Amino acid sequence: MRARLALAGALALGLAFIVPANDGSAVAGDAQTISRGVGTSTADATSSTVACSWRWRWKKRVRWVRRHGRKKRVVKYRKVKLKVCRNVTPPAPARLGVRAWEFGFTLSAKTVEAGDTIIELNNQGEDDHNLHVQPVDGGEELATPDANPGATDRIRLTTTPGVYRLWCSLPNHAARGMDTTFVATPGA
Ligand SMILES: [Cu+2]
Repeated sequence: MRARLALAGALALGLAFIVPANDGSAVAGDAQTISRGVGTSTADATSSTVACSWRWRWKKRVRWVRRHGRKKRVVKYRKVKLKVCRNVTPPAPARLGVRAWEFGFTLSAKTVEAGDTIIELNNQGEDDHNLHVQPVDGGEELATPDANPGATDRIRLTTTPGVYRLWCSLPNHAARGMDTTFVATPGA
């Protein structure tokens, strides 16, 4: 009886010794995996942006343990959190061409996908013209300087879904027809 208790104690001690050693080394391995993943992704992130997310993976770990003079194969599975990063090329900005003439604007489109947008004024008239842009329900007003005949200029902005007004601010130009709208539509 006493011998059996001693044996059980030795077994418990042996397990207590094996388990923390196993866990400790596995944690060190995980930390290495994670730092390596981050290192490669930041090195690639020169032109495009990097999108990272966390994923759970099962990691198999095989150990040989000597127990009672015999080698025993111990297989353990651990859930490991890994950072997975991908390079993301930003989408090209939406473009809207605006031709100016006396007196009006001709748009390349009546709608653009909301988001990063480039509006290009092309003065094909005989007078100077400019281009102002503002959401019809209020918001920031942006404008080009006055453009000479034949000149082009750009406004780059981030649009949100809604109606935008385009007009020329030179005296009477808007009243004479240089006043129109376009619609920024929700993206895909
Ligand atoms: Cu004008």
